[in-house]
Amino acid sequence: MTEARSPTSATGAPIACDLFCAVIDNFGDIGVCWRLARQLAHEHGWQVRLFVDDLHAFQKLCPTLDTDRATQSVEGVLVEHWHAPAHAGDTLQIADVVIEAFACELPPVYVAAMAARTRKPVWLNLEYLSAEDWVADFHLRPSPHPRYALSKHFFFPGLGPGTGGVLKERTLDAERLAFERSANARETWWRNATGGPPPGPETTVISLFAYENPAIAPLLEQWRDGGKPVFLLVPEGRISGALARFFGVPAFGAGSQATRGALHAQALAFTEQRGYDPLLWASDLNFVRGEDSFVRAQWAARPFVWHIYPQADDAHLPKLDAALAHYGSTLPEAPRAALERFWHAWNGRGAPDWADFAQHLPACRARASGWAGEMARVGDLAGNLAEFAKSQLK
Ligand code: TRH
Repeated sequence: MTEARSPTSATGAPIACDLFCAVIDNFGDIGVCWRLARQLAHEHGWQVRLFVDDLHAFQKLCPTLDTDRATQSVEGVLVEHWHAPAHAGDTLQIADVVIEAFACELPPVYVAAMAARTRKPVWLNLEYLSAEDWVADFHLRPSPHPRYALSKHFFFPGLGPGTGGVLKERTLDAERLAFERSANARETWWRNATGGPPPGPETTVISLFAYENPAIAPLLEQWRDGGKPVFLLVPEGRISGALARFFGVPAFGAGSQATRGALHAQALAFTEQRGYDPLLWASDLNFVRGEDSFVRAQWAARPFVWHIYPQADDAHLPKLDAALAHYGSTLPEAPRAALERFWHAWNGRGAPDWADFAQHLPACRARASGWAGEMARVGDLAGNLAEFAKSQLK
């Protein structure tokens, strides 16, 4: 772990940061916050306190977390169980940088104490990721508090220039390259995850992390009936029921496996958060969802299919198309159109056609590493956020 102490200019002490996370559902809210908290602590030397209202969701990603403890230190981050909307830690200390994730509301007593501080904290609202163009216009816009002499800035993650970027640890590319270059590392991963060796090069390895999705049944049929072997790796979760129905078994939990025709499927245990990346690196194609796994698939530099988090009134569809526009921008017309058809079908618009999409996987693969390079030019979100906060603290 690299410890890079980053002092505030005023006191010489490390920057103290409070990060508030309310878990709405699933794992993305805490997934993003936990990753950001660790990066700020390990890569920027900040003293980070992470307030989380749902320790059970958190524990799925971080099994060493004790769900019974009100306060605990995990990997250099102080974790506070945010057990009531008004709760703000037992001793009310206000950090130099305060981040409210995804517009969760800060405890009123905390905001009042922020306003009372002589040196006002830098207050950021970390928004959800969107690839839409308007994001760059709103990124870092200030919003004055209606009652206090405080201003909050909106920090918008994004895929393009002028946005806050997305999270990427400094060591991520090196870890991926080491995995890809080491037959031993891959063999060990396969043995640990599946109990068997990696399949041969003729097999297409696919990871499947998705919400419930009606398009899965026709896709499983196409993989079963296709000419090429498919090895499907399915972390247990919301799509597992569909696999169980397809294979005619009561459940498809971790350790389950089944073969029909050219399709072999194996269910995996949900891993600690760092354990998810090697699954992406071990696969030829990754189905991902929500926000954090969507980002990880892009850093994995392999073709991926995004199951976007569905919103009321189909508000998610322009976001899906905005991501496609970025990712597909330099793809030749035929693979770009096939990618769009397949992503749309996976998100409820049209029927999935595996043969149509599969023929363009080599082009998508070639695009994937170029795209990861383009994204990297925007800079890592934690670094961008730290730089902005420090400029405000001066
Ligand atoms: O779980 P998600 O669907 O999360 C969300 C939430 O629904 C949230 O409310 C919504 O607003 C947001 O998406 C857009 O998908 P996501 O974001 O990919 O988060 C999953 C996390 O789980 C991610 O950090 C990776 C991690 N993970 C593991 O740690 N181990 C695993 O085995 C797997 C499959 C995932």
